[in-house]
Amino acid sequence: MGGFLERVRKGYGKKLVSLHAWNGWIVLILALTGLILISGFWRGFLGEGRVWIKWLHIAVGVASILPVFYYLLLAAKHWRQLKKKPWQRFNVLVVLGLLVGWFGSGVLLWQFRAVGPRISNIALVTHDLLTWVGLPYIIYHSITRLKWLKEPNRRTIKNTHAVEVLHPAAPQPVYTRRAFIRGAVGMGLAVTLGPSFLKWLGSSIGSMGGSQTIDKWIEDNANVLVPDPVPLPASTLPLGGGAEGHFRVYTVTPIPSFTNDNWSFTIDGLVDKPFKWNWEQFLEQKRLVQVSDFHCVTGWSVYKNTWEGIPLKTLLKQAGVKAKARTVKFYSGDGVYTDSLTLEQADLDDVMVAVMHDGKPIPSDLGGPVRLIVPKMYAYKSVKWLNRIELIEDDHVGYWEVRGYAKDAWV
Ligand SMILES: Nc1nc2c(c(=O)[nH]1)N[C@H]1C(S)=C(S)[C@@H](COP(=O)(O)O)O[C@H]1N2
Ligand SMILES: [Mo]
Repeated sequence: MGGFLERVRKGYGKKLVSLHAWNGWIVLILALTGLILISGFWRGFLGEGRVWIKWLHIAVGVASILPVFYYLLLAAKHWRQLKKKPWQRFNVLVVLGLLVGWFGSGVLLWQFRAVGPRISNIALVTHDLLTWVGLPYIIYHSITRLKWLKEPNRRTIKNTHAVEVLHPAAPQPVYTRRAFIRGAVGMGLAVTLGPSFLKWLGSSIGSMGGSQTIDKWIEDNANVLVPDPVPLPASTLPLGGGAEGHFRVYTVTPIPSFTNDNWSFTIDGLVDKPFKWNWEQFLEQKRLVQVSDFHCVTGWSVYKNTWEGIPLKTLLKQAGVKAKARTVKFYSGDGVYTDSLTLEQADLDDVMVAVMHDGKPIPSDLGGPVRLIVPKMYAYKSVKWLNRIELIEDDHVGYWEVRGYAKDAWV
């Protein structure tokens, strides 16, 4: 070990420089892939590519702890060197804190199944908070240091003797070029992703301060379907006392909107009595109320949702499933998204074709007028803008399952 440390410390200055460069690239890759992953715009656009980007983000994220360990071997000396530079010491602590925090919360998100929704939820909020504090900090850091390069007397890393011993006369082309590229890319990043970053920032801040966001979606509901469904007493309370947590609007298409003229609800395929209802006919059906939790694989959950709607099993009974049928296939009115359940899964009591959430019509952003709810499974099964159910004989692989999500969606 002693020999190893000695070797590590030998080219100390040069190592610190390349460590810094490596770390810069890692943070840049994580920032780009991370922003793509949370941006709604890229969600529909990338499709399968999104899953690859997710794996890249995870792999680079896991690797990001290596420079931290390596730095710790050099830390004592570096720390001494920064004795009279409290701001730079502060900077080192901030960067280490960010990297360790991102790493820890990232590992929990990656292992969402093992740790369960409660912990994933905390990890996601932490990961996001660190991002909206850390990313502006790091972009600022890159830009200011880029300016410092033009004033060589302000460069600290230069002061490390080893570099000067190794490259006595020449400036450090490695550091200069890399820092320049990183700074330029950083600025490009700020300009191109800035708007979606700010928008996301706004919504994260909004989602931390009470439940205004869902009211905003209700206010902005693009659907015009008359009459409004009249909530059952259990819904009006609402039974669950009001949902806890916040939905993130996920969609792979532009948000569709519906009116009485273009909305209908169909059950067909391998059934005895296929039907197609308009809105009024849909509202005539007997509804039930249930309270359940809603979990997304990306780490967020909404607890105690009071959903009102028609249990799927009731609809299937009404249509009369033929003996040959094995799979229930769900179609979204967005024309793109589908998913499926086996007949056995579809028989669970809490699988619901929902029209109301906490006593109010489901707004268009959240999949209204009618969406599927499968509480015991991750929410990619909960097809938004549901307008057709088809009974089929074959298996059907859903939208995200084609793109790499687990076929087994049990929470
Ligand atoms: N039509 C459609 N349904 C969908 C999706 C989608 O992109 N399109 N995303 C799924 C995923 S991954 C989740 S987590 C939930 C999100 O529901 P929300 O947007 O109401 O929060 O919807 C599911 N149903
Ligand atoms: Mo999801």
